[in-house]
Amino acid sequence: MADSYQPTVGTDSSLGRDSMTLSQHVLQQLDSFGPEAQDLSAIMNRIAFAGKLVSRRLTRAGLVEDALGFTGRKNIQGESVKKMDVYANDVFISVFQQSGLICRLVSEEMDDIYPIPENCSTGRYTLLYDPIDGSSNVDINLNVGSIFSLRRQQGDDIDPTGADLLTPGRDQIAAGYILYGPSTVFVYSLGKGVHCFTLDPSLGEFILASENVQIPAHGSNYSVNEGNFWQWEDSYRDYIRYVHHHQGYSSRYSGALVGDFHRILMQGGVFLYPGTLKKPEGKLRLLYESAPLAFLAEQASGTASTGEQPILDVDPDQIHMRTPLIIGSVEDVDLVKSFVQERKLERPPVSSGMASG
Ligand code: AFP
Repeated sequence: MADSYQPTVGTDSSLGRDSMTLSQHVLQQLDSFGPEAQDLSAIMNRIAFAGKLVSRRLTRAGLVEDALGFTGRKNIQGESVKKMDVYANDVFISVFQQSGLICRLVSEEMDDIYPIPENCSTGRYTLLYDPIDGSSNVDINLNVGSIFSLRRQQGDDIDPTGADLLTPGRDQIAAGYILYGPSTVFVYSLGKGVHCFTLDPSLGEFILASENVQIPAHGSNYSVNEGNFWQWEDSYRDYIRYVHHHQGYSSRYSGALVGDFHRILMQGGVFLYPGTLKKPEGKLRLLYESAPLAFLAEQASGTASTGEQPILDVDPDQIHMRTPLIIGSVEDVDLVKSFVQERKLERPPVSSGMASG
């Protein structure tokens, strides 16, 4: 009797893993094929599709008319807008139109909330994103990324001011980023660990590369723009003096938060963008830069702080709010925070008489 054929495909087989696509992985993560799971799987898939379009544009940018350079406009952050910022922002809008999935978009490149009314009867989600993080790297072909955060609609009526979005980062239901580097990588979490996919250009698919990634408790790299050294509070200058005088620390800074965070996710270490005396709130935006990466960091056994409190506990007061950020390995973030606490203890308590002084 001929040997009967026994299929060997399962998620633990090499073929099983090599063919694990993002939408399958989301359903597996949610352990459900129900409508909410299908919606989240479709949303992640559309974000991934946006990533493929942006990746294609970036890889051919030097050959394409009007892909590089500035638009001549400034965004609500007061930053000069790159043509790639606009392209990527339009891509995120276009992949969610007529989708029935996302009711509102919040972007670094758009002053106000962008409603997609045709989606709102079914799509009870808001996507908050930075279409191109590190845009100062675009024209010099260094790594950039797209960062995203997903929140569920609170309440029935669509609030154009987005007041319902101004809640701590713990209310995110998913977060992630796409890193456009030597390979294009999609990293996400639904609150069940952090998982990495790599775009296989031959398939045009993001394929599972690693699951449940853990940030090491300590890493030798520290990432900070030391050019701001004299604008920082003493505590951060103390920390930098410490790492300069102690063996085993290396400075790495790519100019793109996504790239520096991805290094930390893989190798540990710490990234910090402190406030400055002039701008104590720092540079990075809470809702679509710091909070989504803090969500990933905590899901990967790392941590993220403003120096005073966990990033995921910060109560936003407006959609483009900025916060100082210290993110990465627990031991290294704690080391930075210890310098902040130490200086705080040294400062004489502010009594009502002295405040004005
Ligand atoms: P851009 O997107 O405007 O290039 O800013 C990138 C960023 O938000 C973050 O990705 C970097 O870590 C940080 O700003 C770089 O800021 P500095 O140029 O002030 O170091």
